Amino acid sequence: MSGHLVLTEEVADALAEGRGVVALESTLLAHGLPPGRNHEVGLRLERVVRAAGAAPATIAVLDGTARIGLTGSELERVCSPEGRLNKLSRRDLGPAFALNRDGATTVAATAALAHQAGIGVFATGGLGGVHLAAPAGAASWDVSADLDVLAHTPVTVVCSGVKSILDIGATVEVLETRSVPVIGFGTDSFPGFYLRASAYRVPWRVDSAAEAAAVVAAHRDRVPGGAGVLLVNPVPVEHELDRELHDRLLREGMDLLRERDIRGKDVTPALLAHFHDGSGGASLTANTELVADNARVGAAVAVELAHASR
Ligand code: PSU
Ligand code: MN
Repeated sequence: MSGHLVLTEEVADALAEGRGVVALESTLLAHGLPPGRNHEVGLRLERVVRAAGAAPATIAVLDGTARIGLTGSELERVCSPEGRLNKLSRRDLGPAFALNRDGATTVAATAALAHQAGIGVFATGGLGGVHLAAPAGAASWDVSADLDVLAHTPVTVVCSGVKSILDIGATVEVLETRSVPVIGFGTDSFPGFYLRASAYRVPWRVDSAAEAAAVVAAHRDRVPGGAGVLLVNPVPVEHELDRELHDRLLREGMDLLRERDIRGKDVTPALLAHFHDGSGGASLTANTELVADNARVGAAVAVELAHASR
């Protein structure tokens, strides 16, 4: 127990000993991947982090308590369709705690809780961003809290950019306005989740975990402001989605949202499900492989940071 947070022994020991720890989010499991597959992925991410020499801290809220690291049965509960977990952004944490609810944490909520627990690196799939508006060109006002939390929370988020279901250009602009450093990991392009590249460039690039850790440490220790860092790592090349298939699914998905009047926090899960249903498994493979690679990179960066501070 650390304040109101419950840490697994593995995470508590790693933090106490100054070893690398990587936070992992639960919304991508409970709301982003289908049941069955999500549990496999959750276990795999934890294995990938351990194999790189760091401790995995999958974060969720169970029985009104923030869990920093999950036991085997807790991970099962998060992934079970019967669990029907709420999708919790940072603003939902107070109500979930007070009302003893279960919930899966988004990037915003996971980053906030990771920071509270003393964890500086967090790996996920895609960041939330600015949603596309209908009609095109209008402001949608659906801007993910992920962006706001990154602007105020000194955590490094490793992800594969944002999905092209979002307005990538607007998302990149908001990150600049909020002074969040965006660092390409072996890339000059801001990745588009299922696709390795978007039409937008990253302002900075690093080519190793050591370089990434040096940037994180300089930003953390020598730059005032308390913003996080966004380290973007494109989907492994062999698992990138075919662009034509991607563009068709995107068009259909946007039509579906309009037809069914899907809004707010239901938008991202609905679009992800449409991609998974319509791509014959290709989007699931891309999604799985990119998160696993981000966990690997996050762990390598966490280990470098831990060594540097010894
Ligand atoms: N990107 C994905 N899969 C996901 C999410 C993002 O590829 O499951 C989740 C993350 O938890 C992210 C959240 O924080 O969706 C963003 O939701 P919203 O757009 O409602 O802020
Ligand atoms: Mn939203």
